[in-house]
Amino acid sequence: MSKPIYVLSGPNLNLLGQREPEIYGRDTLDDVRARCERTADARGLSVVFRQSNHEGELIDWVQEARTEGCALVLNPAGYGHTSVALLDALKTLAIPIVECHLSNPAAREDFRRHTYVSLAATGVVSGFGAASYELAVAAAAGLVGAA
Ligand code: CA2
Repeated sequence: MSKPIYVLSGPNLNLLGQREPEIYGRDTLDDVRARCERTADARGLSVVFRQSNHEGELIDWVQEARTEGCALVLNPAGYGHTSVALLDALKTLAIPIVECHLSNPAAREDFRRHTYVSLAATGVVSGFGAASYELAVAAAAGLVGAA
């Protein structure tokens, strides 16, 4: 039995589908979870899917993924642009890391053009709404040889 893909989402993404649908789409985070589970299941894998509004909790889960996961998909949300601590945690991982964004931060405000997470990511998927998560899970599966 292979280890799961960890799919972690950062602050405010619990509100997905309730605000700014023109930027983030109408899917809720539960919809995104179902899409990730389907994508992983089709490749014989499972996901651990979690969201937190707290930087330290996300870091604890990144550390958990280090030993318990086969790959990490991370939408760091606002912390991607601010958190050196999250980057430090990511740099301890030997598993693939796929950074994931619903929107395309590069096409938005200047401050979204830089993410610390990208410095540790194997690759980045941005701009496809909820499908970004599916594409990221598929990419992570490919990186661990389960495409
Ligand atoms: O596009 C993404 O996925 C982001 O990671 C979302 C973050 C933003 O700070 C990043 O630049 C790009 C914001 C998440 C806010 O979550 C919301 C969810 C639903 C409605 C409104 C905000």
